[in-house]
Amino acid sequence: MSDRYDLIVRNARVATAADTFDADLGITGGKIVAIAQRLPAGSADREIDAAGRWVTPGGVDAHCHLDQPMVEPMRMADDFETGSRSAACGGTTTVIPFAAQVKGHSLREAVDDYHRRAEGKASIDYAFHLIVSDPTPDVIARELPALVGEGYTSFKIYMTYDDLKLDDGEILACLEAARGLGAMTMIHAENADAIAYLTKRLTEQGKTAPRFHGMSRPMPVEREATHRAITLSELVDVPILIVHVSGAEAVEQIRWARGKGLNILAETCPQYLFLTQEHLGLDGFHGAKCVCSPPPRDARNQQVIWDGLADGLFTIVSSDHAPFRYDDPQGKKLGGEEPSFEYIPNGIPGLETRLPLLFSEGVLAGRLTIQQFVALTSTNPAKLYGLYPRKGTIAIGADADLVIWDTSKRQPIRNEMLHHEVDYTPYEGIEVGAWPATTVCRGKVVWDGVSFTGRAGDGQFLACGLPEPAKPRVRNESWREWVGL
Ligand code: DUC
Ligand code: ZN
Ligand code: ZN
Repeated sequence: MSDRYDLIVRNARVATAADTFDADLGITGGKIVAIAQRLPAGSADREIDAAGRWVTPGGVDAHCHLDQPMVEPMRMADDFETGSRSAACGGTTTVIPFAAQVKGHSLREAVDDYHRRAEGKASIDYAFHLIVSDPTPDVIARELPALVGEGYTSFKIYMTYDDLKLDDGEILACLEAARGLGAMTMIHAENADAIAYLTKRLTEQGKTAPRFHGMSRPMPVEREATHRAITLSELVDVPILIVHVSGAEAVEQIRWARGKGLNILAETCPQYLFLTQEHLGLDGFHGAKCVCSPPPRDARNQQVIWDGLADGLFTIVSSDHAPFRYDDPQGKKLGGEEPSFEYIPNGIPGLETRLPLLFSEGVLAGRLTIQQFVALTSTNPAKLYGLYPRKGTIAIGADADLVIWDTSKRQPIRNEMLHHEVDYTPYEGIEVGAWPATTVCRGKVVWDGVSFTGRAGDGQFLACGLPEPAKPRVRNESWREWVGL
């Protein structure tokens, strides 16, 4: 044990995904180097007393969108500087946004461009997922293997959105590549043709207000695509992660798949726990503030999501932070209008509120244990994307990424408390009983409970390892031998 530390966090009530214990944490060179009942007085340059407070690993937000290039005039409100600042103030110390391929262009161009956007701006650590929108033979055979080897080990594919969606054949090609490389495929599961059909019917009847967004993407649209994604994954025999699962019928498909022994992982987000279709129907155009896809459902579906968090169906909780300003011609009021729901940019801000909402209504309300909270928001995403044990835990040798929690008061969330560049939060007025008092990223205090104290450029790029390999299943279908899968 080293004699001197850069920082000691004293009297911590530490929670990891496995345990809770009381300890002093000694930090040197950005790493946790000592965990002891009592570290000597005067042995650190700086001390923080966490007496009576939970200390958890810094959050890993493994699904967020920052400064992602958009079709004009749409523009994301947060870049790496403002997004990472907001994340830090909400207890998140690692983000994994998306380097998105543009059809007709290479993945490499997307990655290079995204590094330029992050460089010198991020105040917390970051890795990249890829978005594959054009899986040409070159992308499959050459680009993906090279990029996975360089630490971009996960990619998202879409079953909807005209500029991103893949057909089933293209999805199968991507899954086969993921299988060969050991990469993780994230799937946005909504049926594009069904959405187009329902949207046309609604708009032809003049039903264009934000609340009709929900009716253009009802639960069966997500259920069908979820089932199809599961089936394609089963055929190729490769794990997938179904992202932003919104409600019961998608959960049923995933439970069914798990029951068959398939390796289907699932992610959900706070919007499916705290928002409903009623938020899309807020007065005037305000429902646009909650337009995201899949859309928020209802109280019964929220309960199913809570149940899935408690019983282990879900592996991770991410924000899907996709920041568009409300009163802005580049945001929800696209082109200075109040557009039909089909043109409202999809996405809501959530980087800073993800952990407080889940700590408050999950842990403090008794729905989740604190170990489950840590697993869902930090340890599991770190494991899934090959960042563990550097990230996602409190252990000797891990990065000193910590959140010290203030659970002494309840307060309503107000947008003016937050540090993003968005002019609203969909969670305005929701009371929470937990907020980070201090966030530490690699040994540096980046949020002190009052101010952001981090520095743009201090965040490091993280090359991801491969996720833990899936356990082999017993497969006795004879067709597999014939097709060589
Ligand atoms: N849906 C997505 O698929 N991505 C960004 C935001 C959203 O609502
Ligand atoms: Zn998505
Ligand atoms: Zn997303």
